[in-house]
Order: sequence, then structure tokens, then C-alpha cells
Amino acid sequence: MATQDHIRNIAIIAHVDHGKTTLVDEMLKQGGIYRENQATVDRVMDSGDLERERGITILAKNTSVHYKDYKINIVDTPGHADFGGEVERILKMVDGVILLVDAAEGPMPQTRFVLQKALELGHKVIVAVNKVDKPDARVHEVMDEVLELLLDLDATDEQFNSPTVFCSGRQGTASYGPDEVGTDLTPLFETIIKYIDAPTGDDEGPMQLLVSSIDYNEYVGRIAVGRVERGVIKVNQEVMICDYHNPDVKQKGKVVALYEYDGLSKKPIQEAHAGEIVALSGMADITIGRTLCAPEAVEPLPFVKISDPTIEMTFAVNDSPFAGREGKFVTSRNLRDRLEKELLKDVSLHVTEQGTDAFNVAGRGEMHLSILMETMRREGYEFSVSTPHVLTKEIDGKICEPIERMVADVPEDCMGTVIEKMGRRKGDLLAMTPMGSRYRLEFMVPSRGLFGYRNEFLTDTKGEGIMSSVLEDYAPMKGAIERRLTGSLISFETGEACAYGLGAAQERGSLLIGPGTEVYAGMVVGICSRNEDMTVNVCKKKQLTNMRAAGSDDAVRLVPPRNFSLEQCLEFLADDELLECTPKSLRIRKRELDHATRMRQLMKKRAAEN
Ligand SMILES: Nc1nc2c(ncn2[C@@H]2O[C@H](COP(=O)(O)OP(=O)(O)OP(=O)(O)O)[C@@H](O)[C@H]2O)c(=O)[nH]1
Ligand SMILES: [Mg+2]
Repeated sequence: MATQDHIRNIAIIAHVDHGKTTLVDEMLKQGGIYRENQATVDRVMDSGDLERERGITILAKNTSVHYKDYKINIVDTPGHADFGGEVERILKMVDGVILLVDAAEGPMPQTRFVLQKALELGHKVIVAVNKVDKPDARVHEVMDEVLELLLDLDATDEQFNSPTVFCSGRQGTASYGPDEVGTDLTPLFETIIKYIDAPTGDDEGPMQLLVSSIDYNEYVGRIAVGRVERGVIKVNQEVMICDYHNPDVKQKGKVVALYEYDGLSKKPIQEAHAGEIVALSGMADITIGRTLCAPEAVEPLPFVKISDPTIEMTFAVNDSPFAGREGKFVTSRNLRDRLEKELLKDVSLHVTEQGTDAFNVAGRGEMHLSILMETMRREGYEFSVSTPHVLTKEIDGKICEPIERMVADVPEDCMGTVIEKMGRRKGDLLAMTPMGSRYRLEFMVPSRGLFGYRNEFLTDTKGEGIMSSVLEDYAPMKGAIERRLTGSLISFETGEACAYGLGAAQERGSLLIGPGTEVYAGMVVGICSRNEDMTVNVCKKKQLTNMRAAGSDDAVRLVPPRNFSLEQCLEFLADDELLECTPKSLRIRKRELDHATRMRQLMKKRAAEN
């Protein structure tokens, strides 16, 4: 057994927005990665377009910093529950974690999830109470809450006595005590060096490396990232690619280039020893979960079982009258290739083919799938999607559905509304804890019940509420939940919407389009204020006469249309509707565009119900 005394491998885990990426920024700065005065951007690790735009981390990423003689390999992970699969699998690469907890918010649902995964792997934990600079920080209470959480998750004595540091990632300071003011991150670095074990591994044995993550580079193609479990990996080495969970996989490969992480870049190296985290290129179709072995000892390593997907949507070829106008890639073959490409790097995604033109895509939540849709739109794809629905499981002969633990922090005066709405969505209230002038409410609620709730929640709490949820368990189906209380306004004809027609339509509800928008028969152009669908003539122009009617004016006052984001469209979408996604537009449409056919279907359905 050899120990790599000068290396530490850690991951930073936390609930969404608790400051992981900001802290990594400061660690990079204080770890001497930048030249003096070099211009830097905030949250440099969030390098994807969508990541920067939304201010969230989507993919886990590696980096490293130097502190004294040590090299600390850091993995920054996403905090949003939908990307929990990313966190689960990269935890295999590291020996310990820094659990960040926001000093005001305290532990949240995803804190619990990621901590549990780290504890299961027996990782050492450093608790970092972060954002202590916040005026509403509750440092002492949050410390108690973390201990309670550790107790609740059956931490070992050693894990229960994890060291705690107090940080402000934004100011780049850390301290050992809750009431001390820090000057830099030294206490955090020291705790990492002292408390987290140096990686160990058999340096002499045959090489073995588990691929935990995939990176991509235009010039060299796919880059596999993982930790050398055993032996030494060298440039030009022949390897055997195998898979613990699929004995059929046996493929030869060659390490063309080998890199170590050095700050924000990858530095080419000739060889790496057991315990080191490396990136390597040369294997074109390598996927996450595969093991690279020395050819003389083919021993695949087991890969963490990734939690099952919870929701599914159908991605299909766009067959609306406007199909192919705005997208570059529109055929089912384009769609298939793109989804297959995604599967190689996203282990929590499942795709099954439905006939020739449609694919069922299953993921870990609405955000997981909507990020994929947004990425595809930007790449020039055009497709249609159906309403998301939850994936049930049969347990002991009963159909069970996913249940989420939902935590909401709300101002006191909005509490009643939130509790009432959650009740209607079949949520059970577990706890209600006062936190200053606010209350923390905890529910167990079917995932189904949360669809479309986020926007309503923001309205009900006047934008002041925070809510988040994470999959907890499966339980027998809880009965019907009303999804939407409003109908759709549907365009009667194909053409260009004009002010006069829209003016009449807006009497029936609120509009989703403005004048000049091209519409087709069967397209949804607004929200009906009643709980039923209604067709409207948005293209209708005012009859021109040569007489001017007294007192009437030609100018119609239009209320500005609601501009739905992709997520809002998905929340709004009814079961008999589809969302048409193109690089330029998002259009909601009826599955059945023909009015007469739709009416006949409705009659039949009503007759069957009575
Ligand atoms: N007051 C205060 N705000 C902070 C601190 N650290 C981060 N923030 C803010 O918190 C927000 C979220 O920060 P991020 O670093 O993106 O959080 P994250 O944990 O990486 O978020 P995800 O990757 O999406 O889970 C940003 O608006 C930061 O400016 C801190 O120490 N103090
Ligand atoms: Mg982040």
C-alpha cells in the first residue's frame, strides 16, 4: 500500500445556492492559481452557457489548488436536486467532503440527500457553516441543526464529531470558532490537510480506474475522468475497457493523453499513481461507469447504483404546420442521435424508443429535462414534448408513486395559503417551525402534486418564499390531483394574429401572444379564465365600412401578452396538448389540431364519464 501524502481529494456538497462555487472561486484565488491582478470572473467553475445564465451549477467539475506542499483536488458539485445523480457518482472519486450549510437557511432537503450519500460511502465530513456574513445568519442554531441531521442519518461517532469551520465564501474568510472573525481561508485549508486522509492505493498491482465523469474537448473528443484505484496509468498504455454491471463489455483501448487538474486547466503528465484523479483521452465512446483495467487483470469495479428517474416526457418529431421552419435538426434520426449522445454522459437519464418518431425520456425532475430541452433548442433542434408524468413503481403488488420531502420558508402571513394549497395537492404537513419572522414548513407530497406549483408558490408568497424538494420515497398512489384549473384559448384559424381579434379574445382570459404573431388552427394562444377550452378568432380583422360609428374608436387596448418561459410552458401544458420547441419559439398546441375531431373526442369522453 502506498499513500500519496501530498494529495487530498475532496468534493464540495450542499443544497442549491449555499455557495459551493463561490467558495471554490476563493480557494482558487488563495491557492495561487491566478497571476497577480489577473482579471477573473465570478463563479468561474460554472463555465456552461446555461450555468452562467441561471447562476446554478449543472455539471460536477474538477479543479485543484496548491496549499503549502499539498495538492488539493476539488470537485464542485451541483446543488439542485435534479442533478443529484451527478453528485452520487463523483463521490466515489474522493476521500472526504466539505458539507456547506448556509448560515441563515440551515440544512435543506438536498443537504440531507448529499450528506446521506457521503456517509454511506464512509467519507470523512468537514462541516462548513457558510455565508456567516449574512445579516440574518443564525450560526449557533444552524450548528445544532447540522448535528441533529447527522444523528438522524445514523452517522458514526467519528462522523458525528466532524470538525466545523465558519466561512464566508464571498469574502474569502474562514475561522475555527462561530464568534471569531476570519481573515482568509487558512483554517479551511488546514482542516482539509489535517482531517481528510491522504488517498491510499496499491501502487504495485495491475492498473484499475473507474470512469466517474466525462469531459469534452473539441480537439481531442471525449475525456474520461476518474481516480486511479490501483497501479500506475501511463501514456500510450493499452487498456481493457469493461463494465461490472455488463459482462459483455470488453473492448481494447489506448491512453493517448493523460492529464492532471491544475487550477482551471489540465496539465499533460506521463503517468499517475493510485489515488490520483486524472483525465485521459483516446477512447472515443467511453462512458461513465466503465472501468479501465490493465489487460492482464480485467477486474471491473462496481459503480454506484444511481437512483431511478422519477418523471418522463415524450420527445417527438415536430409535426405542427410550422414544423421545420426554424430548426436545423428536425428528423427522428437527428433526435435519436442527439438523445443517444446525451445518454453517454448523463447516467440518470433514460431513453426508450416509442415507435419511429417518438422517444420517452425519463429524468430526475422537471429541471433535469428542461435543461436538456433548452440545450437542444440552442443547438438548433426542433421537436415537440408532451406533459411530464411521474414514473410509478410496483411495490408488493401495489402501484406506488414518488413522494418528495418539500421544505418551504415563508413569511407568517402566507402560511395559511401554502398549507391549504399543499393540502389540495395531497401534501402532508410534517413540521412547522418558527424562524424569526418566518416559518419553515415541511411536507411529504407526491411529485405529481408539485408539478406546476412553483410559480403559484411564488405568487402566493409575493416572491418572498423559498421552496425546495427532493425525492424521499415511494408510497401507494394518493388519488387524483387537479392539475390545472384553467382552460386554453385556441386559435380557430391559421394566419397572423391581429389587434382586433386579440382584443375580443382577451375578454375570455389572458393572452400568450401579441399582434403580428403567426398562428395555426389548434394552437393555444391564451389562458381561458374558465375551466374549459375555447376557440377564438385571433386573426379576425375589423369589418371595414366607409361609415364611422359614433363613439367607437378603432384602437383596441391590448393587455401585454404573458411571455412563458420553457418551465412555465411545461407547468401549463395539459394532457391533450404538446409543446413545440424550436430554436426561436415555444408554441403550445392541441395534440389534435382539428376542431371538429377534438369536439367529437370530448363528447365521447363526457359520455363515457356519465
Ligand atoms: N452573503 C453571502 N452570499 C454568498 C456567499 N457565498 C455565495 N453567496 C451568494 O450565494 C449565491 C449562490 O452562490 P453559488 O456559489 O452559485 O452557490 P452554489 O452552491 O454553487 O449553487 P449551485 O451550484 O447552483 O447549487 C450567489 O448569489 C452568491 O453571490 C457568502 O459567503 N456570503
Ligand atoms: Mg455551484
